[in-house]
Amino acid sequence: PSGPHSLLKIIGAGSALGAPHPGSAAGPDALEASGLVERLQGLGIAAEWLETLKPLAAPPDGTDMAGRLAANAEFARRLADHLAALDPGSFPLVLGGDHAVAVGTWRGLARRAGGAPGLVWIDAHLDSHTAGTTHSGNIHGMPLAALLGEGDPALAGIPGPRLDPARTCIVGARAWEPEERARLDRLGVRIFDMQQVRERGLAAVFLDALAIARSGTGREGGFGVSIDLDALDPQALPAVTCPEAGGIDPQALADLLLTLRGCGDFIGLEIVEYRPDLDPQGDGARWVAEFAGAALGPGSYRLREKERHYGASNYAPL
Ligand code: Z70
Ligand code: MN
Ligand code: MN
Ligand code: MN
Repeated sequence: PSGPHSLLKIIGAGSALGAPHPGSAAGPDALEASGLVERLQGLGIAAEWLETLKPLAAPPDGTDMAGRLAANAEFARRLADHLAALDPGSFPLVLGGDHAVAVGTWRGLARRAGGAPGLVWIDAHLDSHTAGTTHSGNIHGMPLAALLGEGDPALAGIPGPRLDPARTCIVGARAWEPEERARLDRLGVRIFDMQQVRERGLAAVFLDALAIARSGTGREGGFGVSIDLDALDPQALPAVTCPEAGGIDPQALADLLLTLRGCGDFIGLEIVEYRPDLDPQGDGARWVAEFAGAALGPGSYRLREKERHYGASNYAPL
């Protein structure tokens, strides 16, 4: 069931302009071909693949930092405009692409929500470099800094509210460079690294992270979740560009994402860094469906509210 009454709108962000390998650009098309929409429909979710955005041109030379910032910013700006204009009766699921697309996702959804959302950033990395501190030169190491308003105005100035550091947190980090860590510490962004996940358990950490993202007074923006698939353990989910040993158990994450079904202030889900060229058996694609289905399946408060309001007949009754 898809069409005008679909409640879950999937937007592909098919850019690898921020990554050192082009493979993630094919992520959305591969996920669509894997039967993701049908899997979600099988859970009773009225899901529809709305569109997939692609870069306008080939990536600039690896040494041309200004050109790469501009190319990533152009893509993010377009993605943000699409998301800000999404019809109010739908819930967005953005599928990357590399994590640089997040600049567009969260600026666009902040505009749509009328304020900066809290954000849970699930990632092996901190993604909080700027062009001035990056070691690798890769823009997918910079989106969280840009969303917080730091760094080159090309990226940091995509239209929309900046994230509030006090309602931003990272879960699963285990690989970072000192400059990005110092930036987040200065801003007061809470980091739940893998050592804390191991010591306290993912459940305790995840619920703390949710509380941070949902806290505070300026809550008109609600909160969102951005999942970089490299947060998961590469033994279970190797289909990413930058695998880091010792990550989160994907089933444990899927179980905790069920919590999101009860959150009326949940405004958007993003899943990035999927590499179909490293996923010959489709295991990674199945995990993407698991995560989306866990967060948005039957009982999902947001989809139920939309159904009440819009009378979508194709949403399975609870
Ligand atoms: C490293 C860098 C990174 C995503 C890898 C890695 C960054 N800190 N980000 N995968 N999404 O290149 O800056
Ligand atoms: Mn990332
Ligand atoms: Mn990462
Ligand atoms: Mn380095």
